[in-house]
Amino acid sequence: MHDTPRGSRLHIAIFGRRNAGKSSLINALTGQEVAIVSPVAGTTTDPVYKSMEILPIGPVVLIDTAGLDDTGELGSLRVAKSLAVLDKTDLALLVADHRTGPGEVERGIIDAAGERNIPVIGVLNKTDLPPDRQDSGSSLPPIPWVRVSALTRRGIADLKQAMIRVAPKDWTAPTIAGDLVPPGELALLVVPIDLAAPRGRLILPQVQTIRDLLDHDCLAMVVKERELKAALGLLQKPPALVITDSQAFPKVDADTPPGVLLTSFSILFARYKGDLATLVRGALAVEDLQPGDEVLIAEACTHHRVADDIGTVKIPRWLRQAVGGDLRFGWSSGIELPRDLARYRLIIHCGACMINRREMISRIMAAQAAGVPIVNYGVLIARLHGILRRALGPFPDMLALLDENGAG
Ligand SMILES: Nc1nc2c(ncn2[C@@H]2O[C@H](COP(=O)(O)OP(=O)(O)OP(=O)(O)O)[C@@H](O)[C@H]2O)c(=O)[nH]1
Ligand code: SF4
Ligand SMILES: [Mg+2]
Repeated sequence: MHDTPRGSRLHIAIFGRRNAGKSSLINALTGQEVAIVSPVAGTTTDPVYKSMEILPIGPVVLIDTAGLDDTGELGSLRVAKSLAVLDKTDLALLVADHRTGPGEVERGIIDAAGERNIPVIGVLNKTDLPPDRQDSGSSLPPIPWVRVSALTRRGIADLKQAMIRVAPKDWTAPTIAGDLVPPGELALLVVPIDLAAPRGRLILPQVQTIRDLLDHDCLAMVVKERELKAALGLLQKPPALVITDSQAFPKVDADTPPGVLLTSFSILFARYKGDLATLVRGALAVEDLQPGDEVLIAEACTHHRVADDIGTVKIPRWLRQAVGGDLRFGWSSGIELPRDLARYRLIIHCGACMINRREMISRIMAAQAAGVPIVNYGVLIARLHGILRRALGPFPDMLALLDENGAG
């Protein structure tokens, strides 16, 4: 379970007022004492992320949050932090004491989740205690509700069933490459071993792609870019698909016969993690850039940078060449995009390997809300090297999008 990358786990956030039993519910769901529980209101003060396995749902990240009814300056800061968790949430559990039932606070979170298309399950907790009033629960907001006792664990199985029913269909994420290669056919993966490659291992997107191909009964062969030609020469028939690291794309493009479908890991992950069509439109927006425009380069984590880093050196250089003049670059890295997105004419996002699909989609939505085109490294590099059309060959609807935009 610890091998499952954080990015593809279902993220389940627990919301509710202070003392509703959010932390207790996490312990009940996991069958372990992982969250701190106490009768003091406001015990949980910051979002707490826990990667774990919930049987039978599978590997998830449970996010404990501070109470949504916290008051005062510090309290409202905590509430804001709890609400920000929605941007990383695939499924929300809204916990309310069954004796009081849901009120304004609960309706607020239901609405906020609704705006983001996040499914919410209402959890009426502490049902081991007698109800305060006869009619409690008579006017529940229209979401699924489950009655539980986090203390005695009664109703927890029902809650898990509701979670499986309501979890977003795509939470296990769409296929990476297995749908592009018929079973029994070969995908040839091109993996440069350069300075940027970690010592002694492959990087996560490469490993995930291989696993996805195996899950779909495809054959996978892995070569460095220098051996690609030799490998193709050894094969009795061409591979169904060649997948390359974006940085080796020009060489791999030249070495792969025109009839063979070719794409990049980044393009596969643009589809797997986000919305390929939006990112392709972002790549086409390079046409509209003028010298002097501001461009944001956004990385989702603070990975170790090597000297010739793709985001700090190569992409700015290529983009200046494409625009024919200087551009003003801004960089951001880490969990949040800057607030003032509207000043940028283009946002260039990293491959998003460490964040989940909903988080990447929420970043794409933030860019759209600010009216700024967004693209990722792989899609942009393919565009700048004039090979976007080839790299999108496996995706007919993307080729149609290029045609609509008159792009080559
Ligand atoms: N009787 C009963 N008590 C419960 C139940 N669930 C939680 N409690 C109690 O309610 C109190 C608050 O529980 P927590 O799990 O800490 O609640 P929380 O929502 O995380 O609270 P904060 O982190 O302070 O906002 C503790 O004393 C728990 O023992 C339940 O199902 N039945
Ligand atoms: S692609 Fe993005 S999320 Fe993945 S390591 Fe690089 S900066 Fe981090
Ligand atoms: Mg708590």
